[in-house]
Amino acid sequence: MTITITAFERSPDSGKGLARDTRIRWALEEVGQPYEVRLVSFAEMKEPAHLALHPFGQIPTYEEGPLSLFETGSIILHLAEQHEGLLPKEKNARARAITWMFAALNTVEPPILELTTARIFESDRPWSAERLPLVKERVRAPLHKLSAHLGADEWLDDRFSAGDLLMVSVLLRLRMSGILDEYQNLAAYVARGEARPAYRRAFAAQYAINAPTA
Ligand code: GTB
Repeated sequence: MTITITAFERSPDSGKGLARDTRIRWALEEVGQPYEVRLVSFAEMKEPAHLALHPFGQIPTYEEGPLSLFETGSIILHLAEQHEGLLPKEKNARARAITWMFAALNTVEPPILELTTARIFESDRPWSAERLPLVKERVRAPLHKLSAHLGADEWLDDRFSAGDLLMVSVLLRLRMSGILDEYQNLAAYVARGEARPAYRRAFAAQYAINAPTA
């Protein structure tokens, strides 16, 4: 059955791969599933046809025959359960990999999203300069622990998993802030993820749509 995902018609990041369709593209590439992309404008995302797929009017969505899903974590878990390559077979290793998926989305990502909000949408507020260092400290708190856990290991558990895919996707958003480079092993971990052929194919596919035009 054909898999169709949705993505921004034109991502505000001009092809840096920061919008969440990149994670889904990466997962699809890791498990070797071909897919089609339906591009949607900001206006279309709020219309009934898209709201029927995504109640919050966002991207990405995932359609496969009669199944439609939203939320990147759920979509990637679905792909990882249906195809080999993103979750170990052994029961406990599999549960640990799923735990890392949740850790990426529930523990590490929220303060990173808050930092984006503070930098982009609140920079003109009179209290912005005072608040920004507090938000940055909340970003660093889980990173100290994550960095200590990873140590010199290649991946979060024995082998690359959907947990790493989501953790790398979450962390790479920090690069522009300079915070990622404060943690050498995390910066190297993100670079390892980005060097995977599947990530490169996913990045190139979204770049082809979003690259700045001269
Ligand atoms: N929890 C949901 C998930 O994981 O799928 C969150 C989905 C979400 O936030 N989608 C964003 C969206 O549709 C796109 S990724 N936003 C439009 C809206 O809410 O109206 C967030 C995003 C957007 C742009 C950039 N960028 O340009 O750098 C980066 C990330």
